[in-house]
Amino acid sequence: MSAPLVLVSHPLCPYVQRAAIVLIEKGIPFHRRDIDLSNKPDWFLKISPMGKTPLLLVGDDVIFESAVICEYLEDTALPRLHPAEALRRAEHRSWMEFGSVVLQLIAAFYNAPDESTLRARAADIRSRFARLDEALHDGSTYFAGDRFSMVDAVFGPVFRYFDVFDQIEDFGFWQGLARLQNWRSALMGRRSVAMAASPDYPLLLSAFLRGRDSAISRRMA
Ligand SMILES: N[C@@H](CCC(=O)N[C@@H](CS)C(=O)NCC(=O)O)C(=O)O
Repeated sequence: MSAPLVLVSHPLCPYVQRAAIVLIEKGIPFHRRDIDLSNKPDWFLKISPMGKTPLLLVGDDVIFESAVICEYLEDTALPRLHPAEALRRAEHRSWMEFGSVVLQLIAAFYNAPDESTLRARAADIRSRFARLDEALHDGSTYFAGDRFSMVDAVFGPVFRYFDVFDQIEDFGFWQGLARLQNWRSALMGRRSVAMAASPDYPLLLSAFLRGRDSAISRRMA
């Protein structure tokens, strides 16, 4: 891979972070180009069919959609982050999709307009977390044992939100889910996951949440 890679980014975007984690895990040099998603520049709109971050620029080529970016990186650079066996690989892709659903539930949670909706959406997240906990194995460091995988790259950015949510209140996301908590700690300690977001991410996320005009923003006021 000789072309210089550019990751078109937004500092709070979890989909950008998953692509960044994969780039870092594979030791691929890249640089980020942050854009303001509330005021998308013309050059971005021209090359981004969905108008969303991330984009990966590979020379003159543009790859959009984070899962596709991750698969492209998997096809072109080692170490492999997917299992070698087709059925296991399919299983991992399924759980990556599950991670995207959890990200949508997180957005629904922080945008909940009132207390009862907030509670209901916290319960939705909690039930997905319980399901995820069942998919983990005792003693595993990462999703599928001791080797970091693509599923780990997806859930690092998911769990990062909760560093801030947990400071606002104990919404009961984690209670009784020991495997999930261990996995979360392992991911947050992983270098690639730490490097995928800037050190001021908690401050940026807090400011973003405060500005939502939602049940969460009123809690933080
Ligand atoms: N399915 C997309 C989702 C990307 C996405 O939702 N990006 C958000 C930022 S985290 C975005 O660009 N939103 C701007 C918009 O929708 O206008 C992916 O996996 O890349």
